[in-house]
Amino acid sequence: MTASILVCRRIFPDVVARLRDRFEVEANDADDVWSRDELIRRLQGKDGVFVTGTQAIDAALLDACPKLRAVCSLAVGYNNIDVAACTAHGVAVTNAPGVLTETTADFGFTLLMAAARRVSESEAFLRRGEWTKWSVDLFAGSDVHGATLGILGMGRIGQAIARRGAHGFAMPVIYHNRTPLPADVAAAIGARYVSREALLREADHVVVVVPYSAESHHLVGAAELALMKPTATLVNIARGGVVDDAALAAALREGRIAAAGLDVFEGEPAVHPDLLACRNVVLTPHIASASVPTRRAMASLAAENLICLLDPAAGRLAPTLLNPEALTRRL
Ligand code: 8YV
Repeated sequence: MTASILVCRRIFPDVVARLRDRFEVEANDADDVWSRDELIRRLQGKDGVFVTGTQAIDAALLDACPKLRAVCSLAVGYNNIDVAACTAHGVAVTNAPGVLTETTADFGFTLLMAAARRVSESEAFLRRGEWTKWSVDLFAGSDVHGATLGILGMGRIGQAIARRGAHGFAMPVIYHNRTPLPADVAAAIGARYVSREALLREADHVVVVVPYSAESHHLVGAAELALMKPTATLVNIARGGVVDDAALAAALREGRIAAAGLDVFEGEPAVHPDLLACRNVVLTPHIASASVPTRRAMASLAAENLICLLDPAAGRLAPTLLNPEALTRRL
């Protein structure tokens, strides 16, 4: 029997067409942001769902949608999905690692450079018509090349940022991660493992790339910001909630750190009003992976996962399955 799937947000029409070749598809072409109740209602009778990083999939939703067998996300981060609950319900979960690594690392560097070199605040000054003369210290910021790059979280994206820093900008790289890198990998990047405290003290530019979890909630808060250099910049491309946005806004306002670049926020799409009021922060609306080719690759990977999980004719394994044990639960 043909499986039935729900595509929660607008994606690329050719990717939807590929899914329609195999499945009964209900797609959110209007790109509405559905409430949880609406999502549960639309999931009735569905075998699979194509989600992004924002739809919460938890035990209560799974109880309310007993036919569901596959949750496939176009995001690499899956803190919105209770994978253990999915496994217990026999629901396979996939994410989209790999395809966004380089694009996201590019953007980490974009924010780092924009914050360090004061791009947003100088552009706003120019647009306001306040640029009347050159001055020796006009928007003078800090250097990126040769400065110490500190990376909190050394997964694929962290390593891709480290390579850019080390090989492109001659930056000494220090990092902190739950597990240190294998020695040969660290040596190839020239990255040195340090404690979180040492990283915050020594780095000129700190980039946060850890997944969100209860343990990483407010990993960078007031105490951590207090360890950083007054000339330092902080970049968060991980998840809102990993950095304490209120504490960061206070540190930026009081000049306890020089600048920040933020692509993710606690409670996004709302942004803490104190951050909006800070001139020395570059703010972007969660677009680190948003190049056209990469967003297409993310959507295609999620679709491929759905096809492998729900179309027996596909005859291949889902490429990025997070919980293979869920498959045997259903048998
Ligand atoms: C997504 C992301 O754009 O992949 C992730 O984890 O944060 C972004 O690349 C976003 O999550 C989509 O909702």
